[in-house]
Amino acid sequence: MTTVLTYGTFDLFHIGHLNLINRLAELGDRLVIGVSTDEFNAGKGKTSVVSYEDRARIIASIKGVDLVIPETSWDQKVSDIKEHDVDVFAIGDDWRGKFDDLKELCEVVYLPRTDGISSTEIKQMLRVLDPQHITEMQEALAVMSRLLEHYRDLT
Ligand code: C2G
Repeated sequence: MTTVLTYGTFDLFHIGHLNLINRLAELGDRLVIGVSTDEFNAGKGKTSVVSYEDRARIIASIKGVDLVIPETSWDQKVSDIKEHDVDVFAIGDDWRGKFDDLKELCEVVYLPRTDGISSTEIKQMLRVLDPQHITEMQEALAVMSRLLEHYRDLT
């Protein structure tokens, strides 16, 4: 029985998260995922759109995920590895090298990220669609067209 462990926020669940979870499931027979709590995210400087409870339920419902635990601290990895008898710690390669200290306890694997998608990019796209933002853009365009008219009259 090979147990795999990872951690993440998994906000605004997207295909990059699913690709990673599928890759994690291929590394062993049992997959444990630590989902960052809202309080822990605040410590990461992250404000997740989706609550911890909902993010944890989404992750728990994915085929191949056997257990979801809360991630409340950077320092819980060692005790989690021991408590859950973890053989492989794996995470996306944006973290490459950051968790090599865990190699004393288990195998450490950095998996390729999915390019072109992230919770941050999704939030940025949603912001552009925000009506207030569109009003601001329309006002800016109106000012720019008046300025162009003005310069055109001067030439
Ligand atoms: N990920 C990915 N491809 C993306 C986006 C994310 O493979 N396009 C991976 C990340 O590398 C990570 C996992 O999906 O392994 C979750 O990503 P985040 O929710 O951004 O989690 P993160 O903030 O990296 O938290 O203690 C570790 C931290 O809790 C990890």
